[in-house]
Amino acid sequence: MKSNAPTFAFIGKPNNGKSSMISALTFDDRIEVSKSVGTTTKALQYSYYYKQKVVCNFFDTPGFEQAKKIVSFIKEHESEYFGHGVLDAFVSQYSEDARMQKDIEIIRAVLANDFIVFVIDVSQHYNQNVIGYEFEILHFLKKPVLILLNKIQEQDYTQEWKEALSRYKLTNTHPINPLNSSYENIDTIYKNLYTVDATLQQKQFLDQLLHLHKVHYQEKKSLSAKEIAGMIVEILQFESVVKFKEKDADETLKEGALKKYQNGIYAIEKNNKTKIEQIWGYYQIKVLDERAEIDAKQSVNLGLTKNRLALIGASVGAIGSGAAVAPIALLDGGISTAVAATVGGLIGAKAAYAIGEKFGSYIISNHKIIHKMDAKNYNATFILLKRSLEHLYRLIKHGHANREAIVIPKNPDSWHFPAEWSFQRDEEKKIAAFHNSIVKDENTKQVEEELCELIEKVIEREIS
Ligand SMILES: Nc1nc2c(ncn2[C@@H]2O[C@H](COP(=O)(O)OP(=O)(O)O)[C@@H](O)[C@H]2O)c(=O)[nH]1
Ligand SMILES: [Mg+2]
Repeated sequence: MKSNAPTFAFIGKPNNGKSSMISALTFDDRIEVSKSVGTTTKALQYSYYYKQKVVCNFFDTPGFEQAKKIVSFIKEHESEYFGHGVLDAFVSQYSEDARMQKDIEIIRAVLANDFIVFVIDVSQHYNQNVIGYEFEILHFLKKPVLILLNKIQEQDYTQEWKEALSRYKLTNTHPINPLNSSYENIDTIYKNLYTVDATLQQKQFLDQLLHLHKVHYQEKKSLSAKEIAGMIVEILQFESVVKFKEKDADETLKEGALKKYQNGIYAIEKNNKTKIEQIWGYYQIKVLDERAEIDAKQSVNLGLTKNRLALIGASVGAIGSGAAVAPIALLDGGISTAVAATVGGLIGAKAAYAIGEKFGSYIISNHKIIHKMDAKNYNATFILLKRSLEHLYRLIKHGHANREAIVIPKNPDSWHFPAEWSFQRDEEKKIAAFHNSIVKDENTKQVEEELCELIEKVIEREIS
């Protein structure tokens, strides 16, 4: 049952951020944190997984309740036992006492586990009567202890705490912010563990932990790029067909067919987002994409400007046919019908329906209305890419202990990839050419791989 992965036993008063820290360290938003005191009533074990293997374990305890009693017992019986024996004696003496069960569980954990992590909220005053006994227990244990100083509110009594801690020879202290689970922040915390007085074997565990954390982070980025590239292929090749019996398709039918196409695209994008959220350990935190409220015209700004599109179109034309043409389906203010239909699918915008009606991007043949991406509608791919990158950026920066919704704001000024942001020139050309090939299903597999590589590069350059 017990893997040989190292275990960190977290102790500290309720509501000091233990569960939050574990949530950040395991990159998992399913660990319960709460505003009400004493949510964690039973010690629970969580693990940080990489490829379904446990890298390390975290023992989340509710904190000591009878620390004073334990200290008295230690003082009274210490001389009768060797080392930690007196704690074993405490456990056997009180094993039937219901009030002691929580504390016994914590004692067992700190005795059995490799590292002890003590979390303190330094925005509250140090109070000897409240916490001094716990420090005494830690001091007695003489085990590697890491003290994490969490500042839940504005006030900062770090100095006061450090002075108190040093009286118990607990000097290995580090400030933390569990709400931030960026790679750098978590890496720093793992590195802090190195400063504990660990055995050689424990140091090797820590080496491996640091290494896997790095590899895992890179892998999550690669997997995300792969998912995004896959989604683009799926959307660009998505076809929606509506059959009809009458001589002509009427307006209601046309509208329904367009809606069906848009909903289909939207479903593919949504599914893709959910997958990426799970890659990054977000299962519960809500993701609110307020961009759903922007209209089709604004949304087109997510892609390329009319001028860039014309240039790119010309160069893709050149690649494709040897002749420089500008094969852009650009109508009314830069929105082609196909763009509008796609954008409508992505954002559910009403405006797109209107435009769709006006120009009609579909093919009606053989009693069928067929909606499919236009090979020249390069902007659709640019829009999809930028939307995905923004979503990914928000996920990576949010943090697992921060249970507020991940919001992608409506206001373009606060986007990480705003309208003015663009890919590098050579990337733009490649993306347009990829778009062209994928829609026509020419070398799709290879193109998808190249697109994936390009996305990975952009993520590396623009997000981390
Ligand atoms: N503002 C802020 N809130 C925090 C921080 N760390 C934890 N919290 C909040 O404090 C509360 C208690 O945290 P929790 O991790 O459940 O504490 P535990 O009882 O020690 O496990 C939760 O509402 C957290 O969201 C922090 O650094 N800043
Ligand atoms: Mg907790």
